[in-house]
Amino acid sequence: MSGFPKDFYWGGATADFQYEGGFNEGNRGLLSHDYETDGSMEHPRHHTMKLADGTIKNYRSSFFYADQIPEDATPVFLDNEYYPSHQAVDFYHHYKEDIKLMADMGFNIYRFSICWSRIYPLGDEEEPNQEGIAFYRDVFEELKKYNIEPMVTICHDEMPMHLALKYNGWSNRHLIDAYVKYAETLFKEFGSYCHYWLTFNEINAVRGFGPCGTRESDGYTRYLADHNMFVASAKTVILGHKYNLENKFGAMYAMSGLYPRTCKPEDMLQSQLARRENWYFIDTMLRGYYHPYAKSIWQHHGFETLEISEEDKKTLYDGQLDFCSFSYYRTNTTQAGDKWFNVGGDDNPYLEKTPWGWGVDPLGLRYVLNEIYDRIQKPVFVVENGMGAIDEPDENDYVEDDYRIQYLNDHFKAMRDAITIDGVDCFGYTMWAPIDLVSLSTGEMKKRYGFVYVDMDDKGRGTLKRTPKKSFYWMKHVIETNGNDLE
Ligand code: BGP
Repeated sequence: MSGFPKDFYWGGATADFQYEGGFNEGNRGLLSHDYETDGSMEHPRHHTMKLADGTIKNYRSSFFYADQIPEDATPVFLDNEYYPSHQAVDFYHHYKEDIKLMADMGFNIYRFSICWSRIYPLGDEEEPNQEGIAFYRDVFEELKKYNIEPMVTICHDEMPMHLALKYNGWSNRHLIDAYVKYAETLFKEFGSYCHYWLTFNEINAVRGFGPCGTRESDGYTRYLADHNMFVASAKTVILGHKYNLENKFGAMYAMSGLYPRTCKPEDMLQSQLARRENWYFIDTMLRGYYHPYAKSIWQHHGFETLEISEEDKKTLYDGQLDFCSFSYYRTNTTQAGDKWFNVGGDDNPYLEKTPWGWGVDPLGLRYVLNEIYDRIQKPVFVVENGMGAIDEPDENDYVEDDYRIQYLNDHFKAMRDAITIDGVDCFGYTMWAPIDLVSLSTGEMKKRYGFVYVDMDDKGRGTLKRTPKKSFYWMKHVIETNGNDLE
């Protein structure tokens, strides 16, 4: 075989709270992220909270570096803050136009997340919200019109606010039932449209009050929350296969690469152990059991063990995922003495950096594809990859984004080589994010990924007009030629 497989999936990926907006329309409930402000690298975004004595405080509350949130803190909206999820870039009212743009590029797949609180506004009510179902039905119909296969992320780093506050999020097993009920509603309502499902986004990377709804972001609570998510995912896989044997399940892992900083044996060992912080999630969900090294991870995070019941063990085994999907943006390095997974390690002197300091490493994608496939030997799918850059539009909002074209071209070649030379069974690629949207980590708009420019600034000002960039036409050609014409 000389190129990409002939039925390879080419498309794009988005997440509801960064893209959809319409936060108070269609009876949507509030999400944890609705209370998260905008920000930047210098001024991290935060959740705005009120303590019992009336004091207002800010808490940084997603990702590894989340703050501990006190029991008496509840979220509040402040007039002087901007909350990007409320409008995002308004897919809610632009979905027809946006899906047409995706179709014009030739996408044969579109990965998007369904907003949990649009289907169950509180998360634990008896009946789903019909307006939310109607909205997504329209989206599925629109995709069908253009023969674009949907891939749905059931939960992209979020939860209904009510579940976070009432149960301390995923630390409570009640969440398993709430999630499975929500997933079953999706199978019932949308099962005829959709066969690719991702149970969670970047389940290994994001935690804390935003995505996991927990006030703590490490230690026993975090690993208990992860366990409950594993069980919820496995139950959903079992159920989804009962609904339709054609349903295929993945979950999504942040798998940007991790290299030892030097070939010193201590650094080599460090990178192997640190990588287990990621394998922990992939191994458990794709092999269906906790690997013996899990214990060393728990101990590293300050507690002795997690008690796993026989019933949960069986569920994990029966509910193994069908394929492994992951995001890949960059590589980091680690060395002996680092606190395991070194999130900020952007110190590889061989790599150029984006303005946000992310090391650009196309070959690393081939490395990671091999790493995963060697270990798991189930089909893989690159569900996120792309370059956050500062675009400079001309007077017609047109952007000549040669840097993005170069980035994607080089990553596509690495992916092609992993498939054709190394034999990795990679069956698709969805670029993050085809239409410009709000950054997850910084809450900015100016960190743009898209093939399509959206006229909006960091505070939500602008016409929201969509304009294809140079990369839009380049990507259309890549898809037309199935990647066989890469430079
Ligand atoms: C992943 C998330 C996405 C997304 C992307 C880019 O971690 O799954 O939601 O936003 O990273 O990151 P950022 O938006 O911070 O540039």
